[in-house]
Amino acid sequence: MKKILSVVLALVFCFALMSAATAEKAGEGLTIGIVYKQSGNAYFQAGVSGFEKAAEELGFTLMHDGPSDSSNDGQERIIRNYIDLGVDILCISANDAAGLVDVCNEARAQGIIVLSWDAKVDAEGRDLDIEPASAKAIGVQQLESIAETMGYEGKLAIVSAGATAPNQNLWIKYIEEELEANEAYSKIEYLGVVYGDDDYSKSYDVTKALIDKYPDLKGLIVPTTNGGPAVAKCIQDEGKVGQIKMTGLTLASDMADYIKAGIADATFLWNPIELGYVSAYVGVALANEELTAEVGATIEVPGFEGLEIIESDDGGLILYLNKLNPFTAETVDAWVDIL
Ligand code: RAM
Repeated sequence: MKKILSVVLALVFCFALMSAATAEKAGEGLTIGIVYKQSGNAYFQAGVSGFEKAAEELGFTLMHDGPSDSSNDGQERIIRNYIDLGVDILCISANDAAGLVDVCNEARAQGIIVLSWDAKVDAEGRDLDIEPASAKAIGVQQLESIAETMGYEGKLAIVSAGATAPNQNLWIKYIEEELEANEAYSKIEYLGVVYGDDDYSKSYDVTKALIDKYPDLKGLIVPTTNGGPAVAKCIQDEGKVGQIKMTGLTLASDMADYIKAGIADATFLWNPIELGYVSAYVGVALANEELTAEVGATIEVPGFEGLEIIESDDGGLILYLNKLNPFTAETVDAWVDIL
């Protein structure tokens, strides 16, 4: 009897193991096509690694690509290619929010879920936008930081990415509104925006031109990971350490030495790995109709709490991770191996 019981138990155990091994993962049979602003950008490589982590857990197939020239046309070509390949979900960080609306709507007409992440596609061309935090919070955080560093007076400029970049332009809009509205900034002389196109050399060159034009320049906001280290290097090469300070959105590893050299008191960034990871979970849940793209819908993602779809300022749908990390001389070393 004992023998029969142990054989039965062994069989039950085997069946349990087999069904666990064959249990379908939520993303099996689905393909995600990621489109980022430009190839070779370490920020997006980090983002892709978040999608890859999710792919291991959920079992979807992943493709990723971005134009070498940061162009809207290049992104459109990549999207058309993904449509031909039959992807189920597009995750796009746009170089031009309006420029991709038509091709995204062609994709949606074929049943493809269109998400933007990092930099939005306009509301009429997407199902949902996924962002690290509200554009106002990200913009104002940088302004508060540099204003404090500058002692709330002196000349301030912004070295941005591309002139049509949706995320940078939104952050800048809120920075400019706050400069106007908040009395605390009345002695800051705002010089406006120059564009380094998310390119190291161009960001360096436009910074040098600014420094040549305004020898008493005091502060720079650089809301781009590609621009950050270029601007810091230029400040250093021009012998302006101590006079010109910067802040911005940067990778910790790019900026650690410059922060310790006193070129920035603080820079900021969310974790792009997490942004990719959450975007993948959201895309799969939408494709499986476990999540509906509507205000108030929530999603469970391992390691995250309170992820809820809300209405965005542009009338579309948006979901925030709500995480922004400061990198200072004290904290940056804890991040350099991550970002
Ligand atoms: C660059 C890109 C990206 C932006 C970061 C902060 O890598 O412009 O879109 O989110 O900087």
